[in-house]
Amino acid sequence: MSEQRRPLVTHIYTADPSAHVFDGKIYIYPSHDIEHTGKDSMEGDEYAMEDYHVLSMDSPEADCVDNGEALHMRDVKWVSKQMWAPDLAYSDGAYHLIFPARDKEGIFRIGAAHSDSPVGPFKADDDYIQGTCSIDPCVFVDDDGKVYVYYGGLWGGQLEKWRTGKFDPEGKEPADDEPALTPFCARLNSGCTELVTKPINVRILDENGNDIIKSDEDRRYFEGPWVHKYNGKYYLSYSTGTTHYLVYAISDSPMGPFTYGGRIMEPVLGWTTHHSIVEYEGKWYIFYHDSELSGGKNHLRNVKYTELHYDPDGSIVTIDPYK
Ligand code: FUB
Repeated sequence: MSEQRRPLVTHIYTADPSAHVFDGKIYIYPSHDIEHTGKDSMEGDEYAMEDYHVLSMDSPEADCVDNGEALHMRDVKWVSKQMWAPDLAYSDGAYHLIFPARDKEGIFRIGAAHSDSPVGPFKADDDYIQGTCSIDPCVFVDDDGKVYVYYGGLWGGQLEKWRTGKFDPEGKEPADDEPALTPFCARLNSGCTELVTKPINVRILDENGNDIIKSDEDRRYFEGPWVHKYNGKYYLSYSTGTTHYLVYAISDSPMGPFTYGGRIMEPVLGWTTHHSIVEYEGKWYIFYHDSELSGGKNHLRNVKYTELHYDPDGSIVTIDPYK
């Protein structure tokens, strides 16, 4: 594979790439960033996305193709605005696009849309998946066919507003010395229409078996979970938000607890970091974004990829995105 590290497409802005391989082809499910004339805010108003396009590549060396609009918010009954970072699962013979957006009350929820084709078009369910909240769903289908969804993001993503189990508009992050918030995890049914277990917050532990605390901003969870399996271990990777790293933690179980393993990528140009990890013909790749194409505008990003390497002990070799 050529070391691309340049925008995969340049005719639209794309971010938050979730990459998957189906029938020898790479499919990328990104957010579709658009211009926004309002003010930036802590709630992420500038991330005003309205639809999804599916990108694909016949192989890592091939050009990246935009397969056009796969789902627009006008066709999703429960959505009011902001269709953020999606993922896709193949399960039960169909392709399921799992995506977050604000509902009619302005609360982020996670919905599903389905297709016979990996590039859509996708038909959305009438309502969001009951029991879900927040943003950044990652759907992991284990070798036994069980489907897991991980989700949650701080600040704009509202994760801190769900600490009591109900939406609290005044909800805050924990104190500095308390365990940091972590993503929710639940099992989905094979048709990806409903949760079949109660969501739990996965635990992310340090080297001494203690929960990573809120003030440990180099390692604590912020948003953008991704789960992949390597040599029988489950890797949960995520963004640290305020410190702009992509990091990972490892477990023997898909629901954790996960133990912090290290840093995957140093900060990119732009505030957000969001990625996915996928295997293609025995090599591993990380898809991620930065804001190169827009000259550094945080909300106008572009998807890139590069190869990912493991050390013999299973640790991931840290990537400097600009070297
Ligand atoms: O794209 C909107 C938000 O920015 C995503 O949900 C986060 O992960 C961050 O990339």
